[in-house]
Amino acid sequence: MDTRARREFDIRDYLRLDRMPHFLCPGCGHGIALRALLWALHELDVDKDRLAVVSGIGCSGRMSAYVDATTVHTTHGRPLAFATGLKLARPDLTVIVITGDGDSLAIGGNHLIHACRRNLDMTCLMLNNEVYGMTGGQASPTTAASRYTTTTPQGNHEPQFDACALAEAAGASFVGREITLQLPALKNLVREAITHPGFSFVEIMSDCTEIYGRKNELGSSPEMVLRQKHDVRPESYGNEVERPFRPGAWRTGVLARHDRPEYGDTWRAHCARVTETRR
Ligand SMILES: Cc1ncc(C[n+]2csc(CCOP(=O)(O)OP(=O)(O)O)c2C)c(N)n1
Ligand code: SF4
Ligand SMILES: [Mg+2]
Repeated sequence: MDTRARREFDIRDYLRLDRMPHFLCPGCGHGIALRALLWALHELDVDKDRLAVVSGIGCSGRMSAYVDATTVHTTHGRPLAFATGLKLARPDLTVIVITGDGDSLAIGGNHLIHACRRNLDMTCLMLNNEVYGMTGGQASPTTAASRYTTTTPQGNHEPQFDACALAEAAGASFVGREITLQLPALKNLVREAITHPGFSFVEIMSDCTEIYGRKNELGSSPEMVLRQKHDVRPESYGNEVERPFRPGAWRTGVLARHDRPEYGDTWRAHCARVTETRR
């Protein structure tokens, strides 16, 4: 009998320890995001033999390599396409996609909107650090106004995407956002997303401490993570907080939940009808 649910969460039970040390820079928010995911999976007692973690390319995409489950490290921008095929072929699997802001909103933007539109039962975690971390710090579709990156040496002039608004408009039936500073809240949100029967999109506000943080003089890694509370829920933190770069406060928690037909169910019913009429 599997006794994991009765045990305290120990992240080592869910990691490929032979892959350690991991490659993340000290303080990188992606490590906190991975911890939240593994903690949520533990609480849900998800069987590792029925868990598939699919990721794209990037520091965020690299996270799948450390999970002790079936993992697929795919091509840049395409994890949702791979995951869609996997989930349709194996509906019994819990399918989690880990992607970055560049991976899912730039090169993979088309795949994201169509995954939202279909509403196949999987969970997409978008680790938003506002930059292409892995390739040296280029601007991404979520880079905040005025920020310095290697491709915006005079400060970013493009507006930011609101990824959650995009996902909901495209049809995602569960949408949420959380910051890595609030680890238990993040774990709870990921847990809700996994249990939701449809396409769940969770934006995790992460931090690229080493490149983005350094270039924008955002302080040490702990200082960067603490800054996150200034970017959300302004009513909780007062007006004294300086928010020079973000266009406004990001709302966090569950932002949308819609009851929509799940694509796998409707696809299988459709196939059965077609087969029946051809007999
Ligand atoms: C087809 C293709 N184009 C470009 C790249 C180079 N590339 C690798 S990762 C990446 C950006 C990753 O940014 P993001 O998704 O935000 O992930 P992060 O590293 O910030 O977690 C790019 C452009 C690639 N690997 N393949
Ligand atoms: S480059 Fe940035 S995103 Fe990549 S591991 Fe380092 S801190 Fe994290
Ligand atoms: Mg990124």
